[in-house]
Order: sequence, then structure tokens, then C-alpha cells
Amino acid sequence: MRNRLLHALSWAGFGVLATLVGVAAGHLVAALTEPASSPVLAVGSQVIDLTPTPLKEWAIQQFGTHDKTILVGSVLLGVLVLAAVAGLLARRRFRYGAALLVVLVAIPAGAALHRPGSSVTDLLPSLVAGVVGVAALWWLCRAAQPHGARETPATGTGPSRRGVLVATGTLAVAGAVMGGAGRWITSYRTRVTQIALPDPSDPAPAFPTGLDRRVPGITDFRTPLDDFYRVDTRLTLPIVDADGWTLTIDGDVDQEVTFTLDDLLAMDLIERDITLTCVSNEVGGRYVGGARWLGVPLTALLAQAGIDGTRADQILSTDVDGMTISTPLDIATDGRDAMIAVGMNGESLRIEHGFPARMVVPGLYGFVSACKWITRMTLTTYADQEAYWTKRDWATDAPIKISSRVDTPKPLATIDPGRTVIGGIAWAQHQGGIDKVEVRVDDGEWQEARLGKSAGNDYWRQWYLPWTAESGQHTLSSRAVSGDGDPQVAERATPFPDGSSGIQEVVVIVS
Ligand SMILES: Nc1nc2c(c(=O)[nH]1)N[C@H]1C(S)=C(S)[C@@H](COP(=O)(O)O)O[C@H]1N2
Ligand SMILES: [Mo]
Repeated sequence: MRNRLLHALSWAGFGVLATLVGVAAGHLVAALTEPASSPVLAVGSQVIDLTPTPLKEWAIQQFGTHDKTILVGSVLLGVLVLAAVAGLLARRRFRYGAALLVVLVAIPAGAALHRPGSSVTDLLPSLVAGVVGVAALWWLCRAAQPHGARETPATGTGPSRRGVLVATGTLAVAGAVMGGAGRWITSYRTRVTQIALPDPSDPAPAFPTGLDRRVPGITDFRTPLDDFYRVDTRLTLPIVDADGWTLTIDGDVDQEVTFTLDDLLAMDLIERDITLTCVSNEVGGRYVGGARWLGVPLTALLAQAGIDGTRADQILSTDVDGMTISTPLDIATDGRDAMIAVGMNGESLRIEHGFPARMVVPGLYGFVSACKWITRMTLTTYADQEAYWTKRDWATDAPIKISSRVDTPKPLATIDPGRTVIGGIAWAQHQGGIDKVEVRVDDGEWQEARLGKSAGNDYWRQWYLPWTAESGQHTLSSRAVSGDGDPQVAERATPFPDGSSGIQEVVVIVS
């Protein structure tokens, strides 16, 4: 009985091993061609695109930046369960198992073809995965049933233990090598590339000193690139060649124009401090970051295409892979510092932040303004064309809501009684910046916090309040008022469809 179970398990294992080797081979081929077409990633991306918005929001809230790891892990787990079944089928008849594997690869093949901007060559990784997987399964079957026996006797040592060991060992090593090589090649191809950035013709003023040192635990006044949040629909970074990259403006314009990166770098550049915020940020969340951006004013580019007579009400931006983001044209051209950015904190953009160029529009959430890896801006109407998130029922007009966050003490921290500091950050981009922040301990009065220096109306502001902590459990809250005089809205709202609101409550233990 026990022997039988072990036997069945080892066949399930054959299916899993054969599939893993196939997936690794597919991953390697994808790394050399188009990383996003790797079997598991292609399926994962398809899942992202098909997931209903509420479920996606739930996953982002639940797993934060790990949501993608968990997604890929779940897809892989599902594949491996089916792979085990394929192994069990192969024990009866190799053909059955092989057939299931072929069905299994058809899914990523379809998904890879379904990606925007995909080509037939994107089928290659899935094809290779299928061929290698089936071949590996065949080898394992042969090793386990050298005489073509369909059913091995439940007793006895089983045929060719050595053959099985050689096959499993070789396949495991081959799988690991191919998988590792695929990873390495992908990370090599998406490594940081620096382009020489010219000086801005319109530089930002000297950056004020923040409270970074004075208030331990407070958010850096300028977010280091390594810490800057990243939100996008991608599972892999795109491979963009700066030399071949172009940005085209088309649609309802006087004339279509196309810029190379050198064209952009030769134009007058502005430098601005702007705080980016994601609509998926919950009150108190981490999807917000402040940086110094270098770029070409959007209006300078639009002027070259000519938009005076346009009937367009949106700019539909398209990225290297065909992903689309809409931006209200009137807001983008109302005089604010909207730009096509090529630099961030004095460096060229990191790949994850849109290398070589992206849009930045102060005051609008990223999903309606901050298209990364941008290649096209189409002047069109909301009635005519829908962007990725518009199709998923998100708002099209989405100004960033005034918000504040307690950085220190951390939620559920245990701190010593006595003198300490409550500190954090608040933002009201393009609404006059932050004028006032108030802090409340438990049910006490709202007390006015001290503000750090201002880096402009489009940038967040640090704040702190000295506090004498008494033993017990306490709830800390903050609320902000914008320079335009509007208060942070206390009424709770979820991120969907146009951004969260509410007052954060941080519980700490003083003992
Ligand atoms: N091409 C592309 N651009 C994109 C996205 C995306 O998924 N694809 N996500 C947007 C969202 S939702 C946000 S909040 C910002 C985040 O920019 P960051 O990752 O540089 O912080 O990028 C925006 N630009
Ligand atoms: Mo976002």
C-alpha cells in the first residue's frame, strides 16, 4: 500500500520535474527574445489584465508590493498541480501525460499572443517549453519503464532505479541552469543605463533641508531612487533601447511629430520637485514619493504638433508594449508643470520608473498622468478611445486627494514613556501645497504640528509634534489643510474609483 503511494508520488514528481524543466527552457528563450513572453509570466500578465478591479484592489491592499510575487507563485502552483496529474497519466500511457502537457503550454502560448504589441515570435518560449517538457517526460518514462511496461508491479524494487536517478538528476540540473541563466540574462538586459543629462534651462531652487535628521523615522524629504514606490501592470521590466526609442504625437493635431531622445535632450528642460501618488494608496499607505524631475514641458511638445484647433479632450499615452494611460487635456495644459521627464533625482530614469522617458503631471494620480516607457501621445476624446484603467471603470479625472501620514511612531510600535516625537508627511499637490497639519492623541484636541520647509506647491511637506507619551495604548491621527484652504476629507473612501480618503489611526503601546 505504502509502496504504491510512493510509486504514484514519484510519477507525479516526474510530471512536475518535466514541466519545471520545460518552463525553465521557455524562460531562457524568453530572456533572449521578449522576457514578457515567458510562459508563467505571460499567464500571470493575462491574469492581471482579466482580474476584476475589486479583486485586484484587494490583492494590492492585502499583499502590497508582494502582490506580483504571490500572483506568479499561484500561477506556478496551479501549473505544477496539473503537471503532477500529467505525470500520473503518463504512468498509464505516455501519450496521455504528454497530451496534458501540450494543453498546458497552449495556455501561455495564447496568453503571450494576447499581450498588446506581441508578435508570433512570442510563441517561441511556450513552444520550447512544450517540446522540452514532453521530451523530459518521455525520458523519465523510459527510465522508469524500460520495457514499455504500463504498470509496474507493486512489489519488487522497480525497474532501473539507476536510470531514473540519472534522468532526474540531469533534468534537475538542466532546469536550474536554464532558469538561472534566464534570470541573469533578463536582469542584464534591464540593467540601469545612464544617459548624459543636460542642465535644465529652468532649474528648481536649491532643495531645502528636510527634517530627515531631526525627526528619526520620518519619511525622507526627497525619496531616494532605491526606495521610490513602483506601481504598474507589468511582471517584467521592458527592454528599451534609448537609441531606437521615439515619442510620437498624433491624433487630432495639425501635424504628426516624432521626437528621438536626443531631440528631447536638445530642448529647453525644466527641473521641478513633484510628489507622485498612486490612486491605490490607502490612507497611511506607502505608494507616494517625492523626487526632483527633469523634463521637457508637455506644452512645448504639443505646440510642435499643433493643438490649437483640436477637438480632443484627452491625451492617450501608449507605452512600449501598448499599455495605455489617459490624461485630461485641459488639466495637462492649464499651466502646471506637466512634463515628459527624462531625469529623476539627478539621474536618468531607472527602468522601473519609465526609462527613457515618462509623463509627470503634478496634482493628478499616476494612473491618469504618469505613463512610463511612453512612446506615443494621441490627442483624442474619451468618447472615441478608452485607456487601460478607463476600461476597468476607474475615474478619468482624478486629482490627488489631500492626505497625511504618520511615519513615526510606527503602527503597533512599543515605545518608552516620556518625551518623544510624532512625525510624518502630508501632501496636497497643486492645491497650494500644505498649510497646516494637526495631530490628535486618542480623543484629545487636534494640536497644530510644526511644519518642515516647503519645496513648492506640488511637493509634500514633513511635519512633527513633540509628545510626552504616557503609559498605555494610544491612537494617533493626523489631518492636513492645503494651501488653498481645503481640509483633508475625514469621510472614508476606498481607492476605487478616484482615490482614498479618511483619517489614519496609528495605535502604539507606551510601556
Ligand atoms: N506604462 C505604464 N505606466 C504607468 C503605469 C503602468 O502600469 N504602465 N502605472 C501608473 C501608475 S498606477 C502609477 S501610480 C505610476 C507609478 O510610477 P512609479 O512606478 O514610477 O512610482 O506610474 C503610472 N505609469
Ligand atoms: Mo497608480
